[in-house]
Amino acid sequence: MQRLLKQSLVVTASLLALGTASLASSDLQTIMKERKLTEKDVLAAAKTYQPSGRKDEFVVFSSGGQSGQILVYGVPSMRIYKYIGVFTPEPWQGYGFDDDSKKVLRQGDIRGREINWGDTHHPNFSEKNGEYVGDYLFINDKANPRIAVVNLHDFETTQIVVNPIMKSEHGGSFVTPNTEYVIEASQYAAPLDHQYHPIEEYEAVFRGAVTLWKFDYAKGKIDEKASFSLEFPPYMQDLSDAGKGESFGWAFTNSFNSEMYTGGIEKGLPPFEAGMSRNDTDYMHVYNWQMLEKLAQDPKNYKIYHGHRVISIEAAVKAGALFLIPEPKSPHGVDVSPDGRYIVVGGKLDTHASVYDFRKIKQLIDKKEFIGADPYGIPILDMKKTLHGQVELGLGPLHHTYDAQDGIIYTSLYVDSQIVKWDYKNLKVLDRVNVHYNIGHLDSMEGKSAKPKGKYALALDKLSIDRFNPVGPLHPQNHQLIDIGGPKMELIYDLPIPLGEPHDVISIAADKLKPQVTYPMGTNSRTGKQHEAMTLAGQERVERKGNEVKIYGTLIRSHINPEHVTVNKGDKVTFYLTNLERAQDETHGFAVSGYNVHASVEPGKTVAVTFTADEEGVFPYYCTEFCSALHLEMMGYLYVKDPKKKYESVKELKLQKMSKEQLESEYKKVIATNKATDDVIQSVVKFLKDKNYAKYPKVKSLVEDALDQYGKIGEVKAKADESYNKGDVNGAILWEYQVWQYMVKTADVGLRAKNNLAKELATPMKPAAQKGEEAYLKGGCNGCHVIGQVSSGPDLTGVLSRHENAEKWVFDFIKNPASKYEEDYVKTMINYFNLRMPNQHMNDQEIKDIIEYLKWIDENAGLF
Ligand code: K7E
Ligand code: CUA
Repeated sequence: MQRLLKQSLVVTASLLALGTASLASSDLQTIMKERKLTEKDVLAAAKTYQPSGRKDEFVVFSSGGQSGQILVYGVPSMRIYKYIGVFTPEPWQGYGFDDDSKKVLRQGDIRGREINWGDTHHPNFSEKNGEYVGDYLFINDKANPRIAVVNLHDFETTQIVVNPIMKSEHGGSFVTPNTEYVIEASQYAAPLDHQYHPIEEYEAVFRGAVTLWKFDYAKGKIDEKASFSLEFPPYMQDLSDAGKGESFGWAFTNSFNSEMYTGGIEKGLPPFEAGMSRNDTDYMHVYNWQMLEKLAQDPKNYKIYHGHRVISIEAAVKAGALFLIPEPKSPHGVDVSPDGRYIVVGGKLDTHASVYDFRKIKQLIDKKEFIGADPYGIPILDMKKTLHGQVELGLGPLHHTYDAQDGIIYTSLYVDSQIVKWDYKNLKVLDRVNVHYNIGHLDSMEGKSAKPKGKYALALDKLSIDRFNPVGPLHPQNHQLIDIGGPKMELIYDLPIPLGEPHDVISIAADKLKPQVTYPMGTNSRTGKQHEAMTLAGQERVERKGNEVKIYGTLIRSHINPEHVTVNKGDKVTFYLTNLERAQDETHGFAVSGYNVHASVEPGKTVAVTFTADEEGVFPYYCTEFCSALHLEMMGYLYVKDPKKKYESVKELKLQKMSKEQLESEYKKVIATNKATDDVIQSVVKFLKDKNYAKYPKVKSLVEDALDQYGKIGEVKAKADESYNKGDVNGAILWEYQVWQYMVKTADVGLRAKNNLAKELATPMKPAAQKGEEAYLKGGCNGCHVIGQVSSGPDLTGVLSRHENAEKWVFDFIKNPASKYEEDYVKTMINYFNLRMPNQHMNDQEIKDIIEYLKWIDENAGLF
């Protein structure tokens, strides 16, 4: 394979060498001209491009909007790594197609109805002291009020909780500084009793609320029983944020319908949008969750709705746990500063951002100084007396994110399509950058935590208009990367988002994420515990009880055990599958034709898929991940027969069979192949041992995996010999082929180990040698010369010691090969390979570099 690849590269390289224009394409200036790139473009590319194998500094989790999923991508490269299935089935991960993940997805059913999508808006990490911890991620569903928990140790969704009282939400999922609670605030007010009420009862019965979901960190689960809510007036609550630092214990929620306008366009009344934006101000809700936590212990403070405690407005007001502050009309984002002192609110319909000072808020609360109360009796604080100040930013300020530098904040302007950088302490605008159309949220690295990292910002543009190749009337969204490291913000990258409207993203330093690479054997990834049906090698079996059939199977390169399963029509069939691999990235998939089941079985995982075999016939099942060279052969058959039917067996077709002599000769052939393959393996093993492979952890784990495969040979070989001794040559041949399969797998991983080790051991290449290798590859030399091997030309290892005055000899020969065609040595070579060394028209410098490269090869001769 590698050889083939190399050769096709050589062909391409030589073709390129024919056209001089293309040859020059490796020159930066020429490429810039050809691709019409400015110096600024090239700089932007240099800031974002990651050479193959290089990893990103930050990892971003983006809501997937209407897709109900989460996207994961890297910064600064903007490469997409994963979609995580959350509220929506996701077949690659088997999410919603295997039993264990279905259980999670079905936790999200609402009042008995299956819900298979979500409108995800705000992802948030678990926190300690307000700083991000890469253990868990929470995300909300605006359409069907729910919160999901994603475990960042394997990037899988492990829990969905349904809000028991809301019909709509938006202010989730915001996390308190030590992940005590996940905050979920409602959006469109509705009756909490889930009964019918006409709109005339809006003020009396319709309510908003905030739910405080208690998070059990050790279990990684929301504890529904320990969670509670606080009733809010029907003001249409919006985004929320938890206080931290000096505002610890408090939380803040915006709203946009303090008018309590109820619309009625169909009755000739002005629509919602007009009536809801009539007042100059709406209300920010300020509440103390530590006090509420105590109130929730005493039944006189709450009412039970659907088994859930809802603290009344009255009880919260009485305890001094709930207040309102006017804020500019129809605001959107509310974001607490890293130190917790300031709360910044975006005006949306106002051109200002308002900076509230928590110290001032707290003083007024302590002095009980209010300007009145709303119709529900909630005390109102004076807006002017709580403000630190307001800054005119532009049209449509929406969301905010903080910088690593103290006092610096970035705000998105929806209407102006800009990001504004400003100083919220000194109330000064510092810089602005145009983004593409209609930015919603924005995020700087860890910018909503107590320790923002700065460096980059992301603009989440709602429209991409003409930015990308057209893909139909539904356009992708556009995430733009902005370099905020210097005094001027610079836009450096556009990433089309092909999956719903991702309202918000959250970013984390990559080294804070420590996901596992494989699972402990037999793990149920959705519970984190050992799966009750874990099956180890040798324990494979089929159990039947009445019309329930349970198959306990295993997966390993490259077979599914068992390979034949027969059931009766109507049986309930469950396949339990354990992936016995221990090697990184050796995932197997499992699908059965026509039964709508699929599982992704990563190394160590156990999953179950259940279906009713209601259709008679023969159904292939197979592995859906290209896991090894024999992946296509990783299959089996499910036979479904009707127990009421009598099946007549079809007459056997008489095909010509192999003669005894033919069988014997095939047997000998496979024995010889196995011997030759084993020799290769032994030489690799010797190389690895001689070079002390065990000192290099990465190499060591590869070697262990290879030896695992090799260890399986003994048993199979014994079966082959036993068959042969019984006179079953055909059986012996098949078992020998299985021996060969294990050898191939051993060699596959063994060679990977060898290459890895060689890389560890090789002496570093000097720049000249590096250039030499480049010239060597570009010139297509590797088409005939494979280092370490004789191929269509001689091996170049040692060429510098094969000739007298070798450097000069090699130089002259490359410069003008024809001058040496008559030399005895060269003549012999030409005859042997039936090829002449061609003139590659290298310049003197290139030839000198190639000689440096050949020297490096000789230094490392033992490694090829
Ligand atoms: Cu502004 Cu749901 Cu936070 Cu959309 S949200 S932008
Ligand atoms: Cu396992 Cu393909």
